[in-house]
Amino acid sequence: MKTICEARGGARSCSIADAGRRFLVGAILHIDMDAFYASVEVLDNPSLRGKPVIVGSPPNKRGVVSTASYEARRYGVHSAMPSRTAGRLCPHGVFLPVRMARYHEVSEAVMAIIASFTDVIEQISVDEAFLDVSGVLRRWKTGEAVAVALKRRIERDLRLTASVGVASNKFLAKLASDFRKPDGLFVMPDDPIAIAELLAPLPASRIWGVGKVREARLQECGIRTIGDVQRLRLETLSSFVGANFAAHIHELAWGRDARVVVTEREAKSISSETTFDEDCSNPEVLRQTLIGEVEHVGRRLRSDGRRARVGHIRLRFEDFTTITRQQPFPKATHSDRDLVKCALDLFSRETLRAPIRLIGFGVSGFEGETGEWQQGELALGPFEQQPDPERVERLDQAVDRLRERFGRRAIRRGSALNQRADDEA
Ligand code: TTP
Ligand code: MG
Repeated sequence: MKTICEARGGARSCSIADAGRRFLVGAILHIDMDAFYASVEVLDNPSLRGKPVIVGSPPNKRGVVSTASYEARRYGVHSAMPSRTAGRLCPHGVFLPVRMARYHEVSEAVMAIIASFTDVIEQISVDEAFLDVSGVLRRWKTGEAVAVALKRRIERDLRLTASVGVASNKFLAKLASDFRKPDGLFVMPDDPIAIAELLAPLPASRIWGVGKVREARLQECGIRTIGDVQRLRLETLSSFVGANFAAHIHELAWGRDARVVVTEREAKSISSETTFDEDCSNPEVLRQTLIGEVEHVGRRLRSDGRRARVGHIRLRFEDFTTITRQQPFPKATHSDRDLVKCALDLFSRETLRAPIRLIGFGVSGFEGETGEWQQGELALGPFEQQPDPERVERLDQAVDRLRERFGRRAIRRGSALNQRADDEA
């Protein structure tokens, strides 16, 4: 299965305040709601409490499980498993369809509670966010105290449980939130040696950026755990997996991560990208995947009421080398039509010299919040008519509303049909 991650720009070029924040111990929290879709279903129908609830396709149809309650997980059911298999493993499971609009509603309520603790929040999916709480430690004293209060508020106000990890950086906080799931709270130790010891027995796949293919490559080299990565010299690791990727996993294996929490307000770019489970060389699949990323970015731009001046694509090859190519739009825009054109222009100029591991699209150079609708000057043929800007805008908005209600799969650009193996959550 592919995973979509939404990256927010500017993570590397942090301000002095950011740089200070980064080194405060216990200042980053990662929160992840427990069995999110299934828990919302139980919330809305309390008679399901304690039952094995499975959200996704029904067991007699093709399709997969989106998530399962912890009761269902005891039977071996998990996200992305074919529903038929889930039906076999858990014949008494209560199968329910995905109700995306409702999950978004609850997600907004969760994010609102989080926002009452700090405004340095980076939401990374419907049920997950990083918080930098170093700015509120004068009041709360420790990250752990914030985490306890946050969990209580979510439970009291929403009757849902969340798991929270507390650490000095994002990588460790994310690992920590998973350590005591469900309804968990784990505080990473401060001492780097204690951290290294804690990480050592974990499988190498727990390192951010190590997917199935990378994991297999590491295993070929005899590297199974994070401890195995720690024991190798960087030069040796580089000879196995290339210098870029080696440097990346070496830092994380020792519990070091320089990424900062980037809020939406601070974000200098909006981007969306897909990492393939298996590196992809098929240009058509890549094109369609790229269009999917563009549509995601377009939706975010429009919901933020922003227009961008520059578009970029990002390609990461199998050896982990990454290229970014950018070009300005003729005029600031938030129209899918302009964004897709830019993305495909940039993509068509690239030579696919090796299989692609990741593909993404992003925009930057935002125009003010308001301003008249500006139509990009599209390269039209002599007989093509310039589209009516208001119609294009209305079309984008209608598509956004449909996706909001029925999920990203509900509607796709004609050229994107059939091709893209969608994975949306
Ligand atoms: P997760 O946080 O990965 O899973 P979860 O909240 O169901 O369970 P937990 O965090 O306790 O392990 O994903 C959040 C939601 O995203 C999940 O409820 C359903 C959706 N999702 C999918 O639709 N498909 C997937 O493959 C995954 C992993 C998640
Ligand atoms: Mg979750």
